[in-house]
Amino acid sequence: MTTSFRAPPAGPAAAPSPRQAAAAVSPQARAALAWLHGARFLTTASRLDQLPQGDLPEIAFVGRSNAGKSSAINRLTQQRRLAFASRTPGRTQHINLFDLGPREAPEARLADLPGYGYAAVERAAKLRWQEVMAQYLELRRALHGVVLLADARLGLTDLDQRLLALVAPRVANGEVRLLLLLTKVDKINRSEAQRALRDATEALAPLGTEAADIGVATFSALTGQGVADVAEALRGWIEPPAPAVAPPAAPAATPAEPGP
Ligand SMILES: Nc1nc2c(ncn2[C@@H]2O[C@H](COP(=O)(O)OP(=O)(O)OP(=O)(O)O)[C@@H](O)[C@H]2O)c(=O)[nH]1
Ligand SMILES: [Mg+2]
Repeated sequence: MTTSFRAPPAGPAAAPSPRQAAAAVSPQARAALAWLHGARFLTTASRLDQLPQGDLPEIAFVGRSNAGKSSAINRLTQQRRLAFASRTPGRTQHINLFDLGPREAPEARLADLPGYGYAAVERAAKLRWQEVMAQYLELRRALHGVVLLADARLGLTDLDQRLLALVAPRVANGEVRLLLLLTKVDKINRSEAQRALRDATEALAPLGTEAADIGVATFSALTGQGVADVAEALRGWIEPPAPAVAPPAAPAATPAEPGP
């Protein structure tokens, strides 16, 4: 089983200083962050048929309203206002797409999806969105990975479980990768964060299969905790790291020439 659940973050819960954070970032993570930094707005859609066609792999950010999807996209791309984040829940009301990779040859897309579960949304609008989300998760051919965001203080709610059920068959057969981000981890202490990771790992265990690629990580758009790891994971979904090349076999020892 390739299910890879991330270990709880090491070190104190307090945010590292920017200098410490930069020093701790591996070359792979740095490259992944540079790749994400190149993200730019492509288009916005309120129906599936308005989305671009084609096979460019899409990474969708989904989760309850206010979970921190737009903030996570901004933090991961190191752009303050790429995705619209707001204190007002239900802010993102369309699917917003962002291109990644060279301008002349984009390699992938990020999709910021509207949140669910915001009580004040009118019932008809809610039902319409449920339908769009369900179709997107079940049918969108380009969907390559799902980043499900959940407030670390709440964990996975019934609505998150319903969303997971929609995409579970595609996760199980390896067609769609899944990363659960426990967000706003700056608001809880280290042992609470570890408990949240444990609970989430348990909740996702039934989705694990031989082919599935499932991860869980804690994340904070405020402090940057988890950003480098998540960037690396997303980059790896699109361009898996090259397998370590085995060093060339040492030449067989040639018997020493017999001396004259
Ligand atoms: N402390 C803290 N606040 C956060 C974090 N991430 C997001 N927030 C705040 O949570 C609120 C909602 O964030 P958004 O990124 O707009 O959430 P969203 O999931 O995109 O919400 P919708 O578009 O309504 O679905 C904002 O006030 C953010 O500033 C975080 O990591 N830490
Ligand atoms: Mg949003």
